[in-house]
Amino acid sequence: KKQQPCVLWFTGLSGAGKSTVAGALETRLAELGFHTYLLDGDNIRHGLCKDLGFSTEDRRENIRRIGEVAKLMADAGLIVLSAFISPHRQERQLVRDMLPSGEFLEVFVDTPLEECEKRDPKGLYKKARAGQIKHFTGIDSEYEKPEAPEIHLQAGDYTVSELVDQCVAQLKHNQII
Ligand code: GGZ
Repeated sequence: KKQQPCVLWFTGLSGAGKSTVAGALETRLAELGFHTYLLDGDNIRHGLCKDLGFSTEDRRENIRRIGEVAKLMADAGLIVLSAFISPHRQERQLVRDMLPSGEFLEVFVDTPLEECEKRDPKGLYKKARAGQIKHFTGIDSEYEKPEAPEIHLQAGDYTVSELVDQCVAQLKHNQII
């Protein structure tokens, strides 16, 4: 099936639903016959970036490497989905600038901190509040919201399947699929 390569760059807080929505979108795209690859913490932070932590410099290097990998995969013709907090505008812009215009689509998974903290699937917010994890995004490390994301998901207000529908609609609108 005909597709335009692109990088769908999911950004948002820990627990916002980035991996969940990106994973569900990947499944939907595969069912429709498109070629995709999902980059997330499981296959990157345990491998290519396992030497990196969560300081500002390490997060910057994490995002830079992921951007380079995503670019290679887009060169190979794939629709690449990446799901990392990527808290800084500057780094997201760096990745945007690596790619031909129109190939970088920023997807803001906009779930309020309150809601992420309530979900707390891994108990990390609780630990961060207790001071057991330092530099935790949203608690004692900043998250800079995207100013003009190509896709803005009000992730707390819809089901995963509805959020996937919104992404698919935008991909059609942008003539990616
Ligand atoms: C934020 C942290 C931290 C700190 C560990 N701050 O909910 P999770 O567990 O699975 O997602 C978070 C993940 C963030 O890694 P990223 O590579 O996406 O971050 S970045 O883009 O900023 O480089 C969380 C866990 O790692 N985690 N410590 N201090 N999240």
